[in-house]
Amino acid sequence: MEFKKYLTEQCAVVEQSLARYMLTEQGPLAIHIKAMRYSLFAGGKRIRPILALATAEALHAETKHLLPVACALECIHTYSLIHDDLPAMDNDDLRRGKPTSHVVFGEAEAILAGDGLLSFAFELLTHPDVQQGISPVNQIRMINLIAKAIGPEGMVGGQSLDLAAEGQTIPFEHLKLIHGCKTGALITASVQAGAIFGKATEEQFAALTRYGMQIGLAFQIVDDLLDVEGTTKDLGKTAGADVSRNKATYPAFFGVAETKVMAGEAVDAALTALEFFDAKAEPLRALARYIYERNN
Ligand code: GRG
Repeated sequence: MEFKKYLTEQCAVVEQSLARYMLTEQGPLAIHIKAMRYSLFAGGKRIRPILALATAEALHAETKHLLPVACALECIHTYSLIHDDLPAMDNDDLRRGKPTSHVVFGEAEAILAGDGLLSFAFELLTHPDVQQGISPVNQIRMINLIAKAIGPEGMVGGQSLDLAAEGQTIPFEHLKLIHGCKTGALITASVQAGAIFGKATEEQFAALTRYGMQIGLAFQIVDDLLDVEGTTKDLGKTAGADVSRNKATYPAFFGVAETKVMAGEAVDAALTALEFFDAKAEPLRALARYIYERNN
């Protein structure tokens, strides 16, 4: 399999689906919808939706009716980025290579654009198209799992812990908790959503969950490394932001060389979790390697 081609094709599928399912800029809500669309269509690697689709594929499932769910995951991720960039949080003015939402639309509308995307995600998760590919019981299980991953015990909780830890000396265990909640939970949930949609057995679900957790960890470790070694141009966001905010990161704890080894170990563990899957899981394997090798 030519992975680069696969990634380009899957990215195009996600872009087309987002264009299909997202609200269009018209009527009295035009400004609000414009703000949501501005961040949603600003680029981005679309890793979370692609992971959900690739997981369902690994289970030999037809993914057409999973597309609204894939779009929902990207809406949720985009909301988190908009809010993370706000002056009250990281106060960043560059994201996905463009001025951040609050710079363009003002702080109040940026908050609402994030809120709008989060709420709209639940419209997509319950879209009639999804119901054609999943039983009601499994659909509720999938939505419950996503809600949990992005709420107080997941992404939002992780962000709260992250903000509270700024400028503090924290133990490594606490950094692991922050990363697991802030970044790992939504990545793992994206894999699990694909697994539920693909009717994974209990054993397969457990293996895919292990895979999701390990690539989530690798993703955040690499993100920490890119903050040190990447450029603002490649990243599309301000490089060196963690260092200048004195944030606890993997390189701050272990140095760059050791951190790279740890990212590689997480990817290896992710690949081991897939050992009983056949060739249909090749995109998932390649995605794990891509997360390690990416430069943005
Ligand atoms: C504000 C509720 C709330 C949560 C914020 C996701 C997050 C939590 C903060 C983003 C800060 C950050 C840079 C985290 C590191 C990992 C991460 C989520 C990076 C950005 O994701 P990518 O690389 O971005 O998938 P693209 O733009 O490619 O979609």
